[in-house]
Formats: sequence, structure tokens, C-alpha cells
Amino acid sequence: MIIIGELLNSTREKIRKALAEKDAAFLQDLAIKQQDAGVSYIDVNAGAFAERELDVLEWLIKVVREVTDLPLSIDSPKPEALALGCRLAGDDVILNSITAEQNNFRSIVPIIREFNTKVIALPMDHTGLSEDEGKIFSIANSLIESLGKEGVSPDRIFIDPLIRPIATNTVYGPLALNLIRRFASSFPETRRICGLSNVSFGLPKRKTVNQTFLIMAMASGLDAAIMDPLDEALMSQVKAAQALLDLDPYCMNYINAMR
Ligand code: THG
Repeated sequence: MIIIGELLNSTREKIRKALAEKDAAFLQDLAIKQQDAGVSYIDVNAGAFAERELDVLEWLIKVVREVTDLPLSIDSPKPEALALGCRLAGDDVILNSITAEQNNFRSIVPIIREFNTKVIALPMDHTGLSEDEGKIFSIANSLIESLGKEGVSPDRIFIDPLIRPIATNTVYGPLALNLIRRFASSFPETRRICGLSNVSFGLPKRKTVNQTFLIMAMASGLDAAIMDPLDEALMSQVKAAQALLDLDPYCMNYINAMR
């Protein structure tokens, strides 16, 4: 599993406040804690600042870079923010994200190519988010194909089923799991990712919902997640699930992690 730490996201009230007040120490502490928890990437998002997003993102990346060299996932729908992130972040960036909407696709492909990044592909087009499994799957299919034509090989693509809160409609659980299963069987060379904490918005004991869903999603073929790495139970469950899915020969990682 590739784990991307979700905590430096300006939609979280504490982060928005720390960014507004330029509280570098608070943000750096969270970067270090996520690194110590074992994440492979740190997601950075300044989207809550609207027209000031680029300035805030630039400051955030610089502040994070003072304390860790971990690769970053640049979380923005804006091509200019993604390009800025690439210039500041160093090697092995994940662009989070690209869609099949033509303007978005056309402006982001050159950034993927110039900086040789990985990319999270969201299966949505100009009509926005769909509820229809067949339609989402077919957009994913054409998005992966279009990226391929632009020279972006499947091993650089993370495909995302776009998890929505089950508190708004419980069909979103099976919808995401079915998509993950179909992505895994139809596009085995890509990776499957999700924004895990989305699933539990609006519910009590969100961690329980996130933990349970992550295990179900891993059993369906999920191999990367944007999630809270400071949830120790969740991190242990990732290790156990990997061993149970024969992704951890001799359970070595599990045993070492539990010692
Ligand atoms: N796919 C991709 N990127 C994404 C998402 C996705 N990026 C954003 C989001 N979804 C994943 N990141 C988060 C980060 C935080 C929360 C949810 C998803 C979250 N935060 C609580 C809140 O705002 O209520 C914070 C509570 C707290 O800890 O303060 O739930 O799907 N590609």
C-alpha cells in the first residue's frame, strides 16, 4: 500500500487557521508526524484560499521542505497550482489530480510530461460527478487511454473511484468498491487510490467507518490511499490486510511493525 498523508489540507479548520496565521511550526510538526508514521507521500492542499491559493501553496510547500524531503502529492484542480507545486517540490511528485474534462486535461498533460510526474486520474468529465457505475467506468477507461496516447504510461496513473459520503447515500459504499474491483481487473497496470476519509463525512465515530472501509477496499484491489496516518489502528490494519492478501511474504512487515 502506498500511503499518502491527508493532514495538510486547508479544508481542515486547524490547517486553514495555521496557514492564515503563518504558523509554520504547527504545519511542520504535522509533516514530521506523518513522515514518522511511515507515509510515502504528503498531500498538500491550499484550495480553501481561493484566489490566494497559489501564494499559500507556495508558502506551505517551502515550510514543509524545511523539515522533510518526502515526496508530495499536490492537491488542486488548478493547472497553475500543480505546475507551481512541481517547481517547488522536487522529485517524484504526484499531481492530484487530472480529469477527463477537456480544458483540465489539455492544461495538465504538459505538466505531467515536463516534470515526469505520477498523476491521480478522476473519472469525471464536463458533466461533473456521475452516480452511474457504467458511466464512471467508461470515463475512467477513456481517461487512461487518452493519457496513454500522451505518453503517460499506466504505471504512473492512480485511478480514483471518487468516494462520496455514505451519510448522503449508502449506495456510495458498494459503488466505490465495485469500481475498485473493475479497475483492478481491467487496468491491472494502473494503481487504485481513494480519499478514504470522504466516506465517513457526517457520521459519528468516523475512524471506525474509515477503518472498515479501507479493509474492504484493499480486498477489492485498492493499493494506495490518501488517509490519516496518525490513526494507529488504521495503520495496523493496513499491515494486517496486506499479510492477509498475500502482499507480505512470511508476514515480515506485519511482524516487524508489531514488535
Ligand atoms: N481523491 C483525491 N484527492 C482527495 C480526495 C479524494 N483530496 C482531498 C480528500 N479527497 C482527501 N483528503 C481529506 C482530508 C481530510 C478529510 C477528508 C479527506 C477530513 N477532514 C476532517 C474534516 O474536515 O471534517 C478533519 C477532521 C480533523 O481531523 O480536523 O475528513 O477523494 N484524489
